[in-house]
Amino acid sequence: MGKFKLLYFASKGRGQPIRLLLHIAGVDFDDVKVTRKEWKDIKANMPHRKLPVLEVDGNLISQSGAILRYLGREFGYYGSNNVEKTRIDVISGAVDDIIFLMERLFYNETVEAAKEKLKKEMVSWRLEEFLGIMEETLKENHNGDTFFVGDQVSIADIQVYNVLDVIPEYFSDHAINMPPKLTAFVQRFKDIQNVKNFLNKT
Ligand SMILES: N[C@@H](CCC(=O)N[C@@H](CS)C(=O)NCC(=O)O)C(=O)O
Repeated sequence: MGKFKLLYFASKGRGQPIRLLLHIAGVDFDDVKVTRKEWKDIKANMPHRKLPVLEVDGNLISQSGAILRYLGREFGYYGSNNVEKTRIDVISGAVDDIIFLMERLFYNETVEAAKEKLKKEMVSWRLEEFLGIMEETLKENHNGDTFFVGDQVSIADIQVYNVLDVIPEYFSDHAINMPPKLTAFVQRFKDIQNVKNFLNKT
C-alpha cells in the first residue's frame, strides 16, 4: 500500500477526524490543505465534488464516514467484534445528526436572519440533548472512565472528540454545559501521546 494522501480544507470539519485517526495510528500521510482557490480548480475531478477525499494507490475515496471506517478497519480502530462495530456506528450516527444540524445552521444563508434565535434553541435543546445522550453512552462502557467502545480508542472516540472540540467554537457566545464524564473524556483523549503531538503542531 502506497502513502496515503488526504485532501481537505484547513478546518476542523468532516476531514479532521481522518487527520486525527492517521496521527493516532502513527501513519505517515500527505496532509494536503486545499485552499478555496485550489478547490475551484479540482472540485470537478473529485468523485462526489466534495472533500475530504483520501487518495490510496491512485484511487480516490469520498465520504468522510467511509474513509474513517476504511482506515479504522485497516489500522484496528473499528471495534473488535460485530457488537463493538455496531456500537461505533450508532455513535457515528448520533455525531452525524448533530453535525448535520450545525451545518444547516451555520452554512445556510436562508436562515441568516433567524440565526440567533435558532442558535439559542439549538443550544438549549438539541445540543443539550446530544451532550446528555453522549454522557449516558460513555457511562455504559467502564462507567465512562475510559473510551466509548470496548477497551481501546476507536473511530467513535475520534468523532465525538472532534465534534465536542468544535461545539464551543461554533457557539462561543452561548454557555454550554459540558457534562463531567465527557469533560474528562476530552482531556483523556487529548492526553493520548500522538494526539498531544498533533495538537502541539496545529
Ligand atoms: N457527506 C460528505 C460531506 C462532505 C462535505 O460536505 N464537504 C464540504 C466540507 S466539510 C465540502 O466539500 N464543501 C465544499 C463544496 O461543497 O464545494 C462527507 O461526509 O464527506
